[in-house]
Amino acid sequence: MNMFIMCSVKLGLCTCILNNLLLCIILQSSHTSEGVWPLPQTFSTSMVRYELKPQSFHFGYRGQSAAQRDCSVLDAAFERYFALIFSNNTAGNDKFSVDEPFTLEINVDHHDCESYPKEDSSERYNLSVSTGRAFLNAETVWGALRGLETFSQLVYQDNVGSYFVNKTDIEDFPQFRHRGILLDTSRHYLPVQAILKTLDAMAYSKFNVFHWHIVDDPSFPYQSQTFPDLSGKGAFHPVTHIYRQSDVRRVISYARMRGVRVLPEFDSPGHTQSWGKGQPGLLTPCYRRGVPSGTFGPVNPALPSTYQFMASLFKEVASVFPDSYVHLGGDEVDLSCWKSNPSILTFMKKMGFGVDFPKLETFYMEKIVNITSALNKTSVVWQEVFDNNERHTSQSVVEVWKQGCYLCEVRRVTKAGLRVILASPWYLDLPGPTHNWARYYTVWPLAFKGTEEQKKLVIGGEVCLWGEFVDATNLAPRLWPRASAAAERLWSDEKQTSSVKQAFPRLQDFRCRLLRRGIQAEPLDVGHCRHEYQ
Ligand code: CP6
Repeated sequence: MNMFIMCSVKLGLCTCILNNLLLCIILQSSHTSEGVWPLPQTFSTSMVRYELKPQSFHFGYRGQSAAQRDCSVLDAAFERYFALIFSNNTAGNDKFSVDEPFTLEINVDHHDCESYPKEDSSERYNLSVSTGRAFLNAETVWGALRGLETFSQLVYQDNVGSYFVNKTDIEDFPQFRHRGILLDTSRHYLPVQAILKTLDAMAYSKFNVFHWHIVDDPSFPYQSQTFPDLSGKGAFHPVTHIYRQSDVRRVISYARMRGVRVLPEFDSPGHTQSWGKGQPGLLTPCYRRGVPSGTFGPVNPALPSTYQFMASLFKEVASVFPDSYVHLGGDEVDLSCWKSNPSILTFMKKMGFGVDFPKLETFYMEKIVNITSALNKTSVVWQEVFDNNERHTSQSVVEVWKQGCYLCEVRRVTKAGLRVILASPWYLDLPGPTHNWARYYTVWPLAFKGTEEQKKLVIGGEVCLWGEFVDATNLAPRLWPRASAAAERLWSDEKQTSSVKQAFPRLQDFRCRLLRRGIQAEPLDVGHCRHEYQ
């Protein structure tokens, strides 16, 4: 007899398929779905458990799978996850025992092993763990990666160090398809290793976009092939504090292997002080009492040479970064320098802008958006670009970052028919009071008045780690595990994950897992981990 029982023990949400009343004591034990972060969409598990031994555990491809051996993404993932699952192997191999083999067999529908994850890539997977094997089905290799992560989180060790996985069925997919982390490598240079380690940790929380705010006012570390002086003169150091083409390729390839897109941001016309050092004539000279003051403002929007330069730069960027998105910035433009410059004022008059300087900003951004769309890229812009002129943002994705009523802004942007990425609630760069992970958890991106069509335009969110007070020394603890709170909001079903109280012990467990995996995640509150960070 099959019985279907809704159970609400601890998690209050699992649907347990009860085949055998005696065997199924549901979720009372701590070793089941509490171990999976972010929470899968549907999850059923039982107390039936299977022992895994490193010497008799294998990953494999099913016969009908489109991807087979030599699928670069999955072969490499098998190695990583084997090491993660059996990292603390203290039990020792008993040479005299005959081990039951256990295989995790993968089936993917598309052979996308050599491609890059894309904005519309499916990340859906089904995972079914039963006697002697587990089946992992996915449409794409990117979905398979998410399933491998989940499987690795299902495995636990008992008191004597043996490995177990419980009988489990999972159907899972993300709530939002854009789940990003912004790192700022201009305020402080981040060594490539620190970026790669962040990409590892991102995969553990199922983030899928690395928004690389690569340049800004203080420094220009991107080494351009076309304009080598930009980093030669604009980086903190022209040799040690730059990202070479080989570094950038390494980051993109490392991210791809983890199902993470790299979204580069070349922010202009503001936030470009460092660009001016290697590209004379690009920035607007500011005036005081009718004469040049020696300081410079935003990019000069009145010169044709500006757009020739930008077209060359973005042509390079479009070929170096494979993602179909490129972030154009457009935030926080200081208008006072433009206002002071006589040739800008002449240009304003000629264009019929009067004294409406946001019109000039819009004029500039439109030109840059057109340059990038001619290169077949979708542009992402910060919210000011939309705020200045709704009609002229028609092809861009708008990133909402300002504090205050951010859902009001989400509503306005989606009402205009544009896609939105939400960043306002997830600024992690400042150290917060204890327990503020809950602030990042209790965010409801769709809680605005709008149609179904509008809600679909909210493609996701990003955690922002601005770099003023962050370098490689404090990057990991600033991000983790607080970014993971946002990760669950963006992946999981909001009704199943609305309780801070229920999330807390799960997030504490997940934080311990991050420590075991070598990520210096900060503590959430009083407590301990079985394996403390060494
Ligand atoms: N740098 C850039 C920043 C910020 C923005 N753009 C920023 C502004 C205010 C806060 C945090 C970050 N540091 N280029 C705005 C998108 Cl509170």
